[in-house]
Amino acid sequence: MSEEINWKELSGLEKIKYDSNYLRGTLEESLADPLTGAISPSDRQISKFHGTYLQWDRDLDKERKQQKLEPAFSFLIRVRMPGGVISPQQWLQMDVLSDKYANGTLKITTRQTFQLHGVLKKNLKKTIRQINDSLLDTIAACGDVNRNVMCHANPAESPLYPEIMELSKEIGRHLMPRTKAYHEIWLDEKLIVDSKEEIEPLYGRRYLPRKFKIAIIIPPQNDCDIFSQDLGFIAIVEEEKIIGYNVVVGGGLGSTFGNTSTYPRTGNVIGFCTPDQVLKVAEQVVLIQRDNGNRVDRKLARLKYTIDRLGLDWFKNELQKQPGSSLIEAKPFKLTRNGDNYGWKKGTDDKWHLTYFVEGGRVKNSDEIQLKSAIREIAGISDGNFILTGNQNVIIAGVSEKVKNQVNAILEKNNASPGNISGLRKNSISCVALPTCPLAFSEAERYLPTLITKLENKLKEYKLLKEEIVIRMTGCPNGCGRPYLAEIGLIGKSLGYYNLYLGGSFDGTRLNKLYKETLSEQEILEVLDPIFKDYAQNRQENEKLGDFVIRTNYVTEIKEGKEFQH
Ligand code: SRM
Ligand code: SF4
Repeated sequence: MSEEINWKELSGLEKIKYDSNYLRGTLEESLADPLTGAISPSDRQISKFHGTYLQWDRDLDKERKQQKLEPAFSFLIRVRMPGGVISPQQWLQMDVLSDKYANGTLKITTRQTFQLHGVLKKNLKKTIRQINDSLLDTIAACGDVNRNVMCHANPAESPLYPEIMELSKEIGRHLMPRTKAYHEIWLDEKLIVDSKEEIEPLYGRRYLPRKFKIAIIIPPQNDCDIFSQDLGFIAIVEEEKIIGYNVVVGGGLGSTFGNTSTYPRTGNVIGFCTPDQVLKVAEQVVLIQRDNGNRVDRKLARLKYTIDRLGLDWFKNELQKQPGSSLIEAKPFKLTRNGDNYGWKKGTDDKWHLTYFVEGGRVKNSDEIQLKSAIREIAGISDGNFILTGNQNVIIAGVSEKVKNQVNAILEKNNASPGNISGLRKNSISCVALPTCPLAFSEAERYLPTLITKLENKLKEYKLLKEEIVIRMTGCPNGCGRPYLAEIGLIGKSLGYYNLYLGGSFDGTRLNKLYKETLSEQEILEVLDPIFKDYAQNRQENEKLGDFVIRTNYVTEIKEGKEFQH
């Protein structure tokens, strides 16, 4: 009951969630308010659980202030898309909506889904409703609940792909909020609810202390960066069958400059479960976090801090106590990379799959390349589907030989053939950052391509152009582009300045370490140039850059999150 909770001790959001009547808040009133393009402060929090954030165009801040206008408010919409799978019809619908109500682009995120940016309040409901018309939705794409479950993306890499894909959907369904608020607010459905039924049996009235993220991979691929997830499942394959999953807990990357109690952390492998245990294990991990996560300080509320505060042994013990979630010793596994394998590949299903690089995950038409038009045309003839990857790329998946040839022709016609991309660019991720992200200190998506071109000039000189090097940039230390797991990480400090982190591993198992602080572009180029040269001349056979910089003492190895410092 409300009176028994000492709200003063808790983060303000706890009361907002509690009072929201299971995520209704005053969203309907806020949406109807014609005097502002925004919604009320508490509804800004509640709307996240429905998959939408209030933002504003930061490029226009100065001009709007001068004109004494409120910021140029609009909304981000994030779709729920477990494993990133989307049919051609759904792609076409998203494409139409992006032109009709958003900024004309589709953003592929680092968690395998689409975001629309720039949706005005008056169009928000229409857009969400039309997303639902195409049998997609935006429920729990954000907020203090389990988010989009990620899944290794490429059907051509393993015949067992359908099994983990199905599992990612099942986990997502199992951990979905049960409130009918979404259907009432966005779809005008007045659902009859049994008054005796508990509304949120899993989450309760205050939901989780913080966001929660899950992924599944099949080694050797680690394209979901399994060690960055609150909870990860690593498929263990014997005699071509998945015999079960190693369970990884306590990954998470967000941190704050100047707050040393926050840090990125790689998850711990704590044991092995059989396939029929997965849902139970996922549920129990969520419940342990629900009941023990920090509800006072949101900066310390993720599962990684719960585990570091109470101990990994405590955590394992809590899990073991629950019927059905007892784990046995983890099985050996080996990972090779956290990036995508590009190009056409034939699966054991005899279908063709093209993993296609999308710079910054932004599907758009530019003067040079008409990517958005090309994929629209491909969606019109595809006899397969599309799969968005955790590296912000797209797989044109499951097509016949005939369609494969048509796809190649369409890409060529639109000047979008895969072409010769450097090993650095292929392995790049940048978060959205400016102009839409309110938390960005610097550019990322709009700037990384230019910086890479400048770095490519250096790499060319040292004959490293084809070398696969993972580079990731974000506009702030929250880690949305998972920069802490890159061989070269760049994190925005202020406009035009970045911290440089080195020494992440190519397989995504090791955090990088701060090498130099607050660098301008010129300084980034000057600092990396001699390192590239040294690497070209002195690396051992097949040695990756992330390993080289540790062996040659540019940085020391980070063994666990708590050692990390900005
Ligand atoms: Fe993120 C907040 C974008 C993946 C850690 N993230 C945000 C917000 C919503 C800013 C805000 O709170 O107002 C950003 C919206 C920007 C915009 O204009 O679109 C944003 N995050 C993104 C996306 C779109 C980046 C991208 O370019 O792809 C990714 C959407 C994923 C999705 O589809 O669900 C995205 N965010 C991530 C990841 C990577 C991952 O999950 O694999 C992380 C690091 C992993 C983790 O969670 O630890 C991440 N985002 C954060 C954090 C820090 C959380 C923390 O524990 O401290 C914030 C800030 C917060 O939650 O307070 C944040
Ligand atoms: Fe915004 Fe920071 Fe996330 Fe980039 S890393 S999208 S700047 S919150």
